[in-house]
Amino acid sequence: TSKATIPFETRAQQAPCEVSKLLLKLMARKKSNLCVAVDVDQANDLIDLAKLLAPHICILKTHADLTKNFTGEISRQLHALAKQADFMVLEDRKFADIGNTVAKQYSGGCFEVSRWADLVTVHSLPGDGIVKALEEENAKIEEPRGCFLLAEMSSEGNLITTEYIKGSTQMASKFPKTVAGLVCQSLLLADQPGIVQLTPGVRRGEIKEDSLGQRWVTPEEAVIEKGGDVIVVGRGITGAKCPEKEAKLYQEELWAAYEKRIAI
Ligand code: BMP
Repeated sequence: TSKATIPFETRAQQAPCEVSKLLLKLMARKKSNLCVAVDVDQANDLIDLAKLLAPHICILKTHADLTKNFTGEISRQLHALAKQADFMVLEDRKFADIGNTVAKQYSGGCFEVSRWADLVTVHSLPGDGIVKALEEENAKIEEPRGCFLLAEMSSEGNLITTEYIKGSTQMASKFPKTVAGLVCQSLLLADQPGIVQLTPGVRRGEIKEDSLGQRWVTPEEAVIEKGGDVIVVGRGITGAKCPEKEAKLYQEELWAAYEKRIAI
């Protein structure tokens, strides 16, 4: 059977990656498969939004490098809030270099990502070394850590081919303890219930694209047709008049789509 129709609680029991297990349990407990991409200019706004959105999300996704004043103090606050309000933090860094460089970018540098992010995103492009680097760094940390491998992108004209997708899924299978899931636009590794599918490019309403190649589908399409487990919504929520109300709407709609999917 495809993992798409298996409930998150059951999948959690079968997940070899600790963070994936914790995430699937969290989603079931909170009835949320919503991840908000909080791509805001100011760190204070990031913290304010995190507090408002907390009850509705399973993951808060950051791009630390696009937020001004993203200091160590801010990441500490975010980490503490995540523990208190029961959500995970995903730094969408999309590492894409040789393992040696990524190890340093991940644990050191200006953001010390491994200290505060439960999860990070990684391109499979450089090969196994990039995941090995994260695995080695994670061994130094007490809290469970994991990553999502980019297998497909939502953007128009991206250069990812079927061979590339196959290579990414094979890489994910090689590192079951470290790879919590895939960032993708279709159901991949359907026979691996522990692999969580993170699907961005989602927005309610009539707008289907932005002027820079992003493409959006509806929440229901993302969950049912594309097989997304965790759905990433950015501007659909952060750009709304009342982000908190909007997040609640998305949470309800996405969860209803998930329940419909597991009932198939
Ligand atoms: P929005 O819903 O505002 O388009 O935001 C989507 C978010 O997901 C952004 O943070 C973007 O970096 C990320 N993302 C994406 O849109 N497509 C991908 O294929 C991979 C991503 O991480």
